[in-house]
Amino acid sequence: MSLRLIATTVALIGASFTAQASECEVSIDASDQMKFSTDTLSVPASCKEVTLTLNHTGSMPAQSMGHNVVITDTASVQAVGIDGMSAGLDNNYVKPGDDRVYAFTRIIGGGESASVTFSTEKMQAGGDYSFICSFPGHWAIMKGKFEFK
Ligand SMILES: [Cu+2]
Repeated sequence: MSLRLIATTVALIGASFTAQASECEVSIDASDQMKFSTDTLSVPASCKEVTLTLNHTGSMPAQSMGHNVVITDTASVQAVGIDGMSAGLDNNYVKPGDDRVYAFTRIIGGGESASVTFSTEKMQAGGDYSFICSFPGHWAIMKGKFEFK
């Protein structure tokens, strides 16, 4: 068992004692294999704020195997992915001011973590949301459902 895994396990056990706020915190891992650890992230629609943490468990640098998490409407996945490509690494592969994007973490490389806390004000309970990695070429594979219900 790796130290990281032990730390995560301890954190999870700790979180179960603090009921409400922890329901609004989600985390996901991404690897050098261009994969997310889950295809569903879920928070209750009662969360006014959500904290999302991404851990890159690989070792490759951000320039070649960078990952982020971008939350958008499922219908906008392709458009956000394509626009993100042109936005470049300096913009974390997210078009600046993209109003189709509810939240995103910065692009990180292996061994790094990134968190974002965002307001769910613009989201509707039961809406059709997805998360993607907007690194060029990744969004077609690295995606899943973001449940807000
Ligand atoms: Cu990626």
